[in-house]
Amino acid sequence: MNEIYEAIKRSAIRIKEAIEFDDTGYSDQTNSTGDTQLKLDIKSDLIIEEEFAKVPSIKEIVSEEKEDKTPLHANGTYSVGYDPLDGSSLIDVNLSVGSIFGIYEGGYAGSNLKAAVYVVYGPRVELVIAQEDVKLYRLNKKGEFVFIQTIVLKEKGKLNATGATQMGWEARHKKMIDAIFQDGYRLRYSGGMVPDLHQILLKGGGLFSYPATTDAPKGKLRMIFEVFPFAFVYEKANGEAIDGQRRILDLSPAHPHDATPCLFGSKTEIARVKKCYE
Ligand code: FDP
Repeated sequence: MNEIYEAIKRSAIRIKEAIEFDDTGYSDQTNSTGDTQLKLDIKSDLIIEEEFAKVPSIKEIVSEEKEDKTPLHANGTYSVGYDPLDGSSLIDVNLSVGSIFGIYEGGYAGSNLKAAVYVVYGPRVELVIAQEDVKLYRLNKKGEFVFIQTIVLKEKGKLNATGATQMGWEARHKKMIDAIFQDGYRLRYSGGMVPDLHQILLKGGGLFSYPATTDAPKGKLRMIFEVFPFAFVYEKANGEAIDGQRRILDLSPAHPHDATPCLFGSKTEIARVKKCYE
């Protein structure tokens, strides 16, 4: 597992440099979800593939930017699902973006996740590794990721990050979100999943939701690359992640790019969601 973490660190340093200095414009290609890819999406994907190709324990990779799985080392143990540059539509306005990795053993089901890692490219570069617990590291001047702290969510938080277009929300979701705001929770939503979930983790708790909508009944966020890794992080940090009723890590996608509605939070907020969604 350590050699995978080291490959992610090398990738993160290279992607940070690309974000800072490369062309932030669009390419003429689309990914399998139909999004037009930024040149940076493509470059970040290539960087990660190159670094993972050096790691013998990785059997296979699957990226949000590619339609199919890519075999790497036949005798490898792990399969890595990753989103090389999540939230890349925020690059042109210079907001934080991230990379997300799920490390699976034996297929891309939530229950097969062995570890999850994400990188936040903000004013500083931070890396979070969830295995037995959740550890935060920060990139220093020498190009090393230095341990900062273990992340543990409180039982109840104060932040509410509400994704997806409100006019498409189900009535029960709107009712729940309205009630949470009535109780004094503050809105914190940048539109980048990585910094939005990172903020809730570091500020002690709250709720992030990307629900089903009338035009996207399965939501927008993809299980293998985005939702499972963060569900793993939240559970290991004393929080929970559900799709409304079911535990996220009990789900399995039928296709690599399948999405699911998702709600991540500390225990009090998730208990509240379950009650409202009954
Ligand atoms: P983006 O499309 O910019 O890559 O992964 C998709 C994502 O960003 C998430 O990072 C983010 O939480 C979500 O989409 C934002 O979607 P909305 O604009 O619908 O809120």
